[in-house]
Amino acid sequence: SANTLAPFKAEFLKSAIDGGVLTFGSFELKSGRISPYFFNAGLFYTADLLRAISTAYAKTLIETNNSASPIEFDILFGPAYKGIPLATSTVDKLGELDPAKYGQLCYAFDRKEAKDHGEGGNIVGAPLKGKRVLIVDDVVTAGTAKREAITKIRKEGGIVVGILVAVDRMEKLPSPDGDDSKPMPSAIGEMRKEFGFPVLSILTLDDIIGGLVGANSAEDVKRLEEYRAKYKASD
Ligand code: OMP
Repeated sequence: SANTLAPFKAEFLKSAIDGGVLTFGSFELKSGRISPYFFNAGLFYTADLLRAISTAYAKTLIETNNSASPIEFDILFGPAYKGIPLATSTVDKLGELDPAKYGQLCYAFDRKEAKDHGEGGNIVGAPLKGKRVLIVDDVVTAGTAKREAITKIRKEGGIVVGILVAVDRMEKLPSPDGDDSKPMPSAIGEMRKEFGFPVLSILTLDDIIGGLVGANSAEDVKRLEEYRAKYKASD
């Protein structure tokens, strides 16, 4: 579609590329697919980049909450380790952008290893019991990492109300017979169906390709379009 990116999304895309977080070349994914682009959220460690991503997450949530299908949440949950600064900085940013609505918003994250002394517990930050929890994380490809977080939150009595990621790669799940030319649904689509909650993203692959046209080399754009044609999900 000929949709233009919201200005805050275009700005985030530019920050991610300038900061070397979104890179172009040849990368092997967890799935074994060879991708012409990679988004490395572990690189948002400077003040400027952290603010760029927390602002984009926060504005994605504010945009959703101004739409016809808002999401109510009490806690942003960042799965250890990469999700921790992402969720925490987004709580800070939402509280700054709309203190009346988000001043009491909380963060929480999991420990990688259970603690058996001191205060104990597997969760740091706000207690999850009975609370509406939104997961904040980096990228969804096949969705395996997000499923673990959902299980942990539910074990603590939290109610998962949605997932927010920086990049939705829009990829189809691998075909059971290994034939990648067959149409398959996306991991995000399957999670939406299975869990019944929204999965939001700052940028999709469509957004990235649309935002690159004119800015990046025609060669990069072409390789992303080819990858999308090969691996785009059917839903
Ligand atoms: P799933 O758990 O399969 O959804 O894959 C998401 C994970 O893949 C991320 O948490 C990263 O570890 C990694 N990844 C990226 O970080 N960036 C990408 O652009 C692509 C991947 C990936 O390997 O698919």
